Amino acid sequence: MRLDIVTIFPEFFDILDISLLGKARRSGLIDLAVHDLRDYTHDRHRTVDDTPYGGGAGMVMKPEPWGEALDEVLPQDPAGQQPLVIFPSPAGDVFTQAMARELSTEAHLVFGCGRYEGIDQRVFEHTATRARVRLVSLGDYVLNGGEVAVMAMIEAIGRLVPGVVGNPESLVQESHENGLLEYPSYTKPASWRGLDVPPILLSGNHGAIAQWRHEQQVERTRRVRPDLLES
Ligand code: 6GU
Repeated sequence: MRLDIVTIFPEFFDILDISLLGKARRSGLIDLAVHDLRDYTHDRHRTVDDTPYGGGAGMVMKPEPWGEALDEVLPQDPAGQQPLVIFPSPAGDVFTQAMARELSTEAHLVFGCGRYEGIDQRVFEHTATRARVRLVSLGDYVLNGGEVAVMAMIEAIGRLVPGVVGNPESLVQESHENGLLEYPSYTKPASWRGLDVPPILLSGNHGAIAQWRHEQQVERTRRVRPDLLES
């Protein structure tokens, strides 16, 4: 999978060198490049923002640097499969595990990280003439920019790319993969500071353990996220 990130804070993504994603990058499963939006400006101050037409608070990201950055990142071959361009935005579709699964099958994702009060609307319109475009939100709260959101999306998507997580079994048991939250996990010692591991887990009865875990998932989901049981 090819990933391109356009941002005014490229150093933000230095941590993608480490951990599971770093390993996937070194093994060639994930090919990731980070592009500094300011490299596509032409003035001495490397300006990426300006005041909004119509007035109002804050600054808006100028279209020209975005246009040039995407000229470079998007393939020129109109016959080839176009990448999916994702703009993190609190006004977008909410990111879910199902969306992460869907996105993990893409060959090429481009992330455009906005800052300030947003990006000039024409950038979305123009990008849609040469690629598929999607606005994606992490949830109902406001971040200063898209960088942290993109980091979360890349971690969720990248680990679903075949080969990135060593044991694929560990992916299917997780929270949200079957519409339920995860069951509680325990390891040794069997008794710790007066707290005992549920005896069923020591019984060796695999059928009963599977049933207990499922009940725990349903109970936890009912308590914490009843909305998940409705859908
Ligand atoms: Cl994707 N971007 C920003 N700036 N804020 C957010 C968000 C994204 N998702 C939730 N809040």
